[in-house]
Amino acid sequence: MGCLWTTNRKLCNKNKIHPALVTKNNIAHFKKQLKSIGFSFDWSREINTTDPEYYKWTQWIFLQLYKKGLAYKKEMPINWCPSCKVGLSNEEVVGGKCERCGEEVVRRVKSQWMLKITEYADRLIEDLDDLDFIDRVVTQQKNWIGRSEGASINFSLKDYDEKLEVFTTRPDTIYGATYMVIAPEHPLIENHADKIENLEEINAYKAECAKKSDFERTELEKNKSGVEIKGIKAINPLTNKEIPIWISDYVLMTYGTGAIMAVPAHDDRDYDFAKKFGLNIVPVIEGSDVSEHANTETATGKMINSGILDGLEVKDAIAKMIDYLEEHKLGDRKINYKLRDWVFSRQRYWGEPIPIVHCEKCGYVALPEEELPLLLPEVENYEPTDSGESPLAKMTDWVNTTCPKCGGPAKRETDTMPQWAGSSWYFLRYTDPHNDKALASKEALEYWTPVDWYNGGMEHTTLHLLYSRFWHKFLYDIGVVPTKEPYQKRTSHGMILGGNNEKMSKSRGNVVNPDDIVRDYGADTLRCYEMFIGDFEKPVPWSENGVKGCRRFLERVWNLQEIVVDGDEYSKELVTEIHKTIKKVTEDYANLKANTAIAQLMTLSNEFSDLGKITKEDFRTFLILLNPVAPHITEELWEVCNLGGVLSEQTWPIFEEELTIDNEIEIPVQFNGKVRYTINIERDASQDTVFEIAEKDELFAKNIDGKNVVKKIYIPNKIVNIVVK
Ligand code: ANZ
Ligand code: ZN
Repeated sequence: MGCLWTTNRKLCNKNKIHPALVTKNNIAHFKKQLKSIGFSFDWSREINTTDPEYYKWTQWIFLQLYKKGLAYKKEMPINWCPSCKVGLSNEEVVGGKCERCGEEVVRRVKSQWMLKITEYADRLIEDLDDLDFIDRVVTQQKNWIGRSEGASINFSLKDYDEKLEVFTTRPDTIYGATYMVIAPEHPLIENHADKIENLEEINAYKAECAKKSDFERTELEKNKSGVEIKGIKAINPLTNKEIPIWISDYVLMTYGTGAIMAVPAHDDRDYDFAKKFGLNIVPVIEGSDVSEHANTETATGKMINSGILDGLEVKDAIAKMIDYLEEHKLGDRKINYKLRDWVFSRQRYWGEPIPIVHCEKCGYVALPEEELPLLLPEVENYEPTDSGESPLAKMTDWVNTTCPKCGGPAKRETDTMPQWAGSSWYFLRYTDPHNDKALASKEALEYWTPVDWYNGGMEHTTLHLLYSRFWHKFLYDIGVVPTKEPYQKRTSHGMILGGNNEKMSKSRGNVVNPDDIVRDYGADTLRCYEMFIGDFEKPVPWSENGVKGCRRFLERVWNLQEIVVDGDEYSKELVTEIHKTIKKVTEDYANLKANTAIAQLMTLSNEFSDLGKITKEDFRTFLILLNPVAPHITEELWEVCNLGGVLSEQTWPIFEEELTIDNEIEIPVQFNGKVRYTINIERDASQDTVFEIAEKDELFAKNIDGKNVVKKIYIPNKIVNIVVK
């Protein structure tokens, strides 16, 4: 389900309709759509994340995070979308572009509320082991968190009593570190401006880099650029050699320490850079070429040119070097994460106000919990501003308040929360949607959580899933929820693409509106098609012909009412096929294979037509099995055929394993080892009966051909062999 805070943020910008109204209209439309398609939701549990009764608890959770030191405000270079005019979290930037509008993201320094999700990094990885998540979801979570084991190493600066700290996953390669690189934003430049001989050149380079996003700098830029810092040198602590320090944008300030030891013989990026600028390349692993981001798990080989490490395997060399570094106070074992703290502020009107005030004397002060919800004020102008200030900042009446601590003048926080805030815990609210004492009662949470099975799109794996696991773990830590994970099982559906095999989007003109399909073909056809269209996990293109095929199938089902006759037992001819169908459909539904379940129901409906006459019991079972796919027409057929009661209240049919096995089987008859013909027998028929059937066949006499039968062999249910001489 879409998130209510974001429902058409773009739309309200364009059409200048108040976001509250847009949201209300969207909910109404969305609900109508869901109902028309026949989803059975418990609407008494409907919740709305933009409703103050709901967001009171979102704000309450924020306050708990704040009280535990997990929410803090900081000047941060953030991702800024110039089109949405809003800051974005790393998770909201996809391929260097705004996840929402596709605009190129730029960097801006802003003071932001941050959530310390990094404090949960290890648990967010480790706890995946006990869950029933599909592999690609697990992999994405792990990659996003990006845990790297390695070391921090201090290189000293020549002639100064100062260190340059790097993070490396390959401390074993230190003898091959022939130069160092720092990120353009690294403080070394400012701190040593007076000693740098080519400061102008360096500042010009920095200015150039500032225009590029991290993504451009690391992923797109194939051609390495950089400038050597003249006037400062570093010392490799193992070779004791003087090495140059460069500034280059392939090193990011936001990862590790923003500085690296470059090992061009064994790291691709360093290699390209060294080749371009004519820097020393010293191999330190025998026979090992430059391997891309050579990492600890895959690198192998024997160390060479490496002093105390010579002759060791990479793995052992890493361990030995870390010990050595620690012993000589040159560095430490270190774990690094790609995961950054979560940028939690947004400079927009439509979002939960952050319940914090800023007092000149007391600093940031949390609003007392009794004052929640802190309502979003009514405004006329809710559009984002070009300056990047929240539109709330202009509402001085609202902004100016008193400090809850000292009673002095204070200002409210004008940033609001991101759309992910409310959606990080909504599944908890479903358990007890109207509770006004707590976000949900203990009893309800005990009974309902964790969510048994959560299905969601892959695009949410690094956003909603990660965020909600983090919040849930936090709520577990403070004793609010009874489980440490929110969802036991997580699956993900493939995307339905446009007919041209591309992602559906307005700009591509390949969007299919479900309302149109319901209008033209009916809700059951839409459901049947979506379930029949292909493998649940894989992307599939939309096909109008496929829709028509499903419509025809349902029409054939509709017409079956004409051949229904009385009878409370299955038609004799169909017993096996019906039991087989119950088995297959039951198992397929459970395994998210509705497509093959529907195929089986199509086969059975064809058998019904071929037979030309079916009992009420045949039809009952068939309709119950088809009901999840086509609830409307199956219920209608149930009624017009007088099958008794209401379909949706029937119990699921049961199959008997032995009845799913075909009773009549075909087996070959051999003469002297050669198959001459086949016969049909009852499964498990006696040997005498089988020989009788085999001998009755006219081909028997023909194959004896006047000779003598010396032996008759029967392998039950498999083969008859006649030996003649
Ligand atoms: C020396 C070395 C030798 C490295 C070698 C790799 C291979 P992951 O696995 O992604 O954590 N690095 C460290 N900080 C960086 C930064 N701020 N920007 C760009 N690169 C950075 O990668 C860790 C490796 O990435 C580190 O190990 C460092 O290069 C580089 F054969 O150090 B390595
Ligand atoms: Zn105060």
